[in-house]
Amino acid sequence: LLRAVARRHGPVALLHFDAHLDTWDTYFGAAYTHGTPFRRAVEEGVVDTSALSHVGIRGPLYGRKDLDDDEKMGFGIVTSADVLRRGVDEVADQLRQRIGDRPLYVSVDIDVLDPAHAPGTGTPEAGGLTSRELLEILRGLAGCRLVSADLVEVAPAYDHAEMTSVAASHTAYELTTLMARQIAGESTPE
Ligand SMILES: [Mn+2]
Repeated sequence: LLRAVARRHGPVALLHFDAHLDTWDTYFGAAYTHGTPFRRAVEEGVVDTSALSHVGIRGPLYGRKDLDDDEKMGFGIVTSADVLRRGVDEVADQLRQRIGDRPLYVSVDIDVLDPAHAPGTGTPEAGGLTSRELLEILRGLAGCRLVSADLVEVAPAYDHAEMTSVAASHTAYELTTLMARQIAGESTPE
């Protein structure tokens, strides 16, 4: 998806909601895994390194260099605790300023949410965002040039009472709504 949008729009701003950095070099010895996509994206030049942000980070680190490497790639980090302390309006304002009028790609790993809101995922981490916080930050991005998005890591086999499915489907709905506002406004999304 990132390769496709970069072909059309050039390098895109990236807003990545996740408990984990996903900028590792290799994961269990493999270069292309669910823990490495954004390092590959930086290497391939498909993202704009002046506007890369993670939101919701709190996961365990894989190695000593994880945070240094991530910063060198250009990422800014809004931790899960930052969202609690600063609040969704301030966080959304800061993200909008960083994104500016660049074409924007949003990636949501459902484990950005606390397992109380999204238990059905492969690598749950305690201390995450509420679904209310995630939805409100996304609504706060209205006006951004969202050109494409993904929502990953929903594992229905681990879900209970469709909690994760409800959180994921409503998140996808908000992302779609941001794109619909684009169509009503100016540019065409993917
Ligand atoms: Mn994750």
